[in-house]
Amino acid sequence: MRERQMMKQLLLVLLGLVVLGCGSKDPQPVTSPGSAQPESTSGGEFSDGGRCMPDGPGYEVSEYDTSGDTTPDVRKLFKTMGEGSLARLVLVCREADLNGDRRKDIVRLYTDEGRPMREEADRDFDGRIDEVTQYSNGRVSLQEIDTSGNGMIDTKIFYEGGQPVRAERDMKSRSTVAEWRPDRWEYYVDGRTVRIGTDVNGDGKVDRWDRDEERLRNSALANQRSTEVSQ
Ligand SMILES: [Ca+2]
Ligand SMILES: [Ca+2]
Ligand SMILES: [Ca+2]
Ligand SMILES: [Ca+2]
Repeated sequence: MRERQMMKQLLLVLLGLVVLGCGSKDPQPVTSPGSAQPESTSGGEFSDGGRCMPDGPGYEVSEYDTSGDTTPDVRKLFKTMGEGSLARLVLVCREADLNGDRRKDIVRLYTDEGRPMREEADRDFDGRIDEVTQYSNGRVSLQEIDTSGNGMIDTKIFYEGGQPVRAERDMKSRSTVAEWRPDRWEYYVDGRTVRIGTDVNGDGKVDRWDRDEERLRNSALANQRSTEVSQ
């Protein structure tokens, strides 16, 4: 019985890895429920958990020490775009060690035009990605966050024009790899939470609408850290 349960758990973990299509060992990927398409990554890895790595000719890697301990904590990967006199280097990947433990905690991937495309961050430094940010036309379009630190996304914040407009949250951790099951819906106007809907009986539909001050203060938006990366 117990063995069967363990097998089931192992299977779920493996499924999660397949869904993310991610081969890198460290940092561990976070599981994004309901995401059927494999996510692309920059591939490969450094001994510091880094992923900004050349995957062909025409790349250039630069490392910087911004903390003053003589160990580089920021790595940038540039790609040569264009040819001849039009050739130029474009930033395609940037990663940083934010807490000085020599392991990279945040990586941002850029389009060939040098605009932000995707960012993955390990905000609590446990070696596992807990925040994935997606960009559209250079602006944040979606953030998926594992606020509970259990390896499964439980909060999705949707942006329009770079501004958060609503969020879906799985407060009861019911989501699986195959299915995103939110039970709370939050709506934002001008950076403020204006309305929260809660599914109380678990049927996936809102049963209660709140404009209660205390609940609004505990919204995903209120708890959200800055989406900007320090350069
Ligand atoms: Ca680190
Ligand atoms: Ca983490
Ligand atoms: Ca979680
Ligand atoms: Ca309901």
